[in-house]
Amino acid sequence: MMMAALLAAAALLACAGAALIPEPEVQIQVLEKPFLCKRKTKYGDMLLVHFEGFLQSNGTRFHSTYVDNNGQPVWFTLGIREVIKGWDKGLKDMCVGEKRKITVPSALAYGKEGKGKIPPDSTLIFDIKLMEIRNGPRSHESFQEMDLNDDWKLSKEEVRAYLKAEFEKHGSTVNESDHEVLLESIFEKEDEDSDGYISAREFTYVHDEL
Ligand SMILES: *[C@@H]1O[C@H](CO)[C@@H](O)[C@H](O)[C@H]1NC(C)=O
Ligand SMILES: *[C@@H]1O[C@H](CO)[C@@H](O)[C@H](O)[C@H]1NC(C)=O
Ligand SMILES: [Ca+2]
Ligand SMILES: [Ca+2]
Repeated sequence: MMMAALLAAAALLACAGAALIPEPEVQIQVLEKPFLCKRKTKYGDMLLVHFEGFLQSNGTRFHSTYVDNNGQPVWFTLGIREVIKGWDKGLKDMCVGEKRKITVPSALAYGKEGKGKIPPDSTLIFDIKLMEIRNGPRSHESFQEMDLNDDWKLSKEEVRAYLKAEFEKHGSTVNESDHEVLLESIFEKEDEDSDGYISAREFTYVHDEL
């Protein structure tokens, strides 16, 4: 009887204990918000950011894009674990021009291992400024942009037109025969049911190699 009561009490305490141990969270502090905000970041978007990273323990700056990266901001895709979890969690719903200070516990950064100048179990502080947002390669917006006749599938003509525009946007000259080769290889990979179109489902499905 006594034993059963003790066990029940222990089980209760264990539950209470688990509930009391907080899930690691990113603390977000908005330092500056632009007056106009047309679009907010969401998973799958590509973000261009300037940032400085500090160790919380003693304030040492371990990286700064203003200094270390030839002063160049960096691109990454939000929400796909391209960066530490703390960034994926802490940079959602952000406007271009917005500045945030995020405090990232070690479990959502480099954990028990640490990395380079970052010792094991370090809480990190980042000052981040969002410079630009672009549609990620597999976003709904990219698909709509490519699907000129809104039939929810991409024909070769539509993908060809998109490729041409993209290359021209980046200042490359368009070599027709190279493009046809590229186009064929895209369809070979993406058009899984070989019906000559890339459907919305075929497009959105993330292949292993991407
Ligand atoms: C801060 O901590 C890091 C890692 O423990 C160490 O390498 C660095 O020398 C420290 N800097 C100062 C100014 O104490
Ligand atoms: C396009 O590229 C192909 C193969 O790379 C090359 O043989 C051809 O001369 C190029 N055409 C033009 C117009 O540059
Ligand atoms: Ca179409
Ligand atoms: Ca297809």
